[in-house]
Amino acid sequence: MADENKPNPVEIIKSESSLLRGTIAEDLAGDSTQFAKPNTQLLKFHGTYQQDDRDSRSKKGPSGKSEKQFSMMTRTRIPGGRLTAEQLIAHLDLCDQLGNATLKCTTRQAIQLHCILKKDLKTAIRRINEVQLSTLAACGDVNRNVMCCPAPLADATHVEMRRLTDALKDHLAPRSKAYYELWLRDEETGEETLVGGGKPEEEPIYGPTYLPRKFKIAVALPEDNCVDIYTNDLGFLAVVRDGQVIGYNVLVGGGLGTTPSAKKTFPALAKRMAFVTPDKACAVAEAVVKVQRDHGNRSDRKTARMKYLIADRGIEWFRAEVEKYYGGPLQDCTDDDVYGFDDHMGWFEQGDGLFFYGLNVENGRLYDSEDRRWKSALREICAEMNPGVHLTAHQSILLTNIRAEDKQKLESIIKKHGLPLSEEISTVRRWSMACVALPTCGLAVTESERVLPSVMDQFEVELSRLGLDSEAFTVRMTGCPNGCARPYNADIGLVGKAKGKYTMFLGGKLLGTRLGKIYKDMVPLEDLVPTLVPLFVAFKQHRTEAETFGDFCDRVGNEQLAKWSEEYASVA
Ligand code: SRM
Ligand code: SF4
Repeated sequence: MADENKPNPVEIIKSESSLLRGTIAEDLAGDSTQFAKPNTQLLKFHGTYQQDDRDSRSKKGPSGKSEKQFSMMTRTRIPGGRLTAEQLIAHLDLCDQLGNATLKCTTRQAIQLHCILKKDLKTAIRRINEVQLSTLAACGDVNRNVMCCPAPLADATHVEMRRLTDALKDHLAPRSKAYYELWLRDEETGEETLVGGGKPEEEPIYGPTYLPRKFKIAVALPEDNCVDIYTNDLGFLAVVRDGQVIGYNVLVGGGLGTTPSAKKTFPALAKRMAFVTPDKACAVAEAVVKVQRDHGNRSDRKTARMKYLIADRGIEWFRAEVEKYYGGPLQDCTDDDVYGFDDHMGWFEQGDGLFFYGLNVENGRLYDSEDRRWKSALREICAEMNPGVHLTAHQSILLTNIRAEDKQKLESIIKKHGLPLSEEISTVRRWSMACVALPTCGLAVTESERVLPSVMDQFEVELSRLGLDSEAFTVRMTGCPNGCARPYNADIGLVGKAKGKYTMFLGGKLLGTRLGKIYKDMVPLEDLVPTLVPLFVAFKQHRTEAETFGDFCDRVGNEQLAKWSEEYASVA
């Protein structure tokens, strides 16, 4: 067990790093294909993870021994997922020129480049900044990408939510100049040629050791929780009256990561704390961040997220502390809460005479294969129509600002490149998500993104046989218990536990407001769908009207599900 008074090793690295510099510059100047270990912790704040190809770990290198093939993942921070066509093209170019020829649209509306060699990292980061984007604070113990509904709607509510998203991103950005020095400074003149420069350096919000752990914020609407607000450390749920946002209900302490061997860890949905008017939202966010900064656990990283602080000290204590840092009392939450969820797939009017199209990207992976050419389709759409490109929290893409006369053309480009229109995708596949997992994720214990498509094939066959193919429910898979595809509040969560084996969680809610419970542990990959089929039969027979699969599982409970699983095994 960690000594409660002793800072964990990452705290020491941060405190000795001189505001995120460490010896990254020295490493960049050297020939090694990897960074020194302490620097790999600091690189996360710069938006980069050092990884190695898990597929080739067992292969022997020239020395006769197995050698890790190191490369870097960079994550571009994209507040509210809003990109221009030019910014998307820059990332497509980068993945082709310096990466593994794929892009990953993430579950938090960001983009990841994979397999960048250390020698190319600076070029990649500079080029991302050249198109006015950044990787700074995409990862690390700071506020990360702020999520917000990506629908490009012109109404006052969405405009205000986008304003708050950008304001939070700016307000909570690290102030250290290390990022500019390391990645953007012109080497010949020593000048910062792109951005930043000149200002005195301090971290007024974070201090020299930043936060005890990662910190995540989302902004959502009661009728559309497409960003899964309750899984964030801090959530702002818009309170709307007469079409105007009069304020936000502030939710605190959500987070999903668990470590099964560490008994004190658990997934948690955020708790409702207070109501704040739009003009005070950044100040309240800062106060919340400072409470976590000063009281979060800095000895044990496994229990350092803010959810553990709130579980330990209670929401009343937490709110009182926030009020101290904020400098005054906060109002109570209004009754407004989440009641809807829209994945924004298909055609919609924007409210300004233009349209957007939600394009479902299976597990967020953009690639070109012989029969499916995601990159080529997007390049052609960008060249022909110059749309906005908004990333959803469901790993998909909204193509925005499309004129009525171009709708047909957009669909034909999608089809020409072998891609299905969102309307042609089965409901179960459309609502599914998988995290990256193997071969790049260093924490994966088993497959996720590479196997979910074939699990979906099986789901499609069985659900259509049972006449349940139009039921909307979420199936989310991860390659370990960290929960990157948010499996714990899905109707069906499949969480990698060991090689080829998954813990099955049932009873979460499509709306994101309830956690599922473990139904079965260590289910082999090939048994996942067969385990569920008798439960689908039971669902068909015993559901109440309009009840979702998650609601049904939650209502009847595991014991009854297990009984029905036997009873309906032969029918299934
Ligand atoms: Fe995650 C760690 C990928 C969303 C909880 N996550 C990782 C790392 C960086 C592995 C590592 O630490 O070495 C993964 C990189 C894999 C790779 O090869 O790219 C990784 N996480 C992802 C992404 C790319 C999954 C995806 O397929 O989309 C998502 C990137 C989001 C982004 O753009 O910022 C991603 N991760 C999430 C989410 C979902 C969310 O935030 O909405 C969660 C659950 C919510 C939460 O934070 O609790 C999540 N990731 C974790 C955790 C567990 C944290 C914890 O509190 O215990 C880890 C491990 C850690 O931090 O130690 C982790
Ligand atoms: Fe990796 Fe686990 Fe996150 Fe999947 S859930 S990306 S396996 S850390």
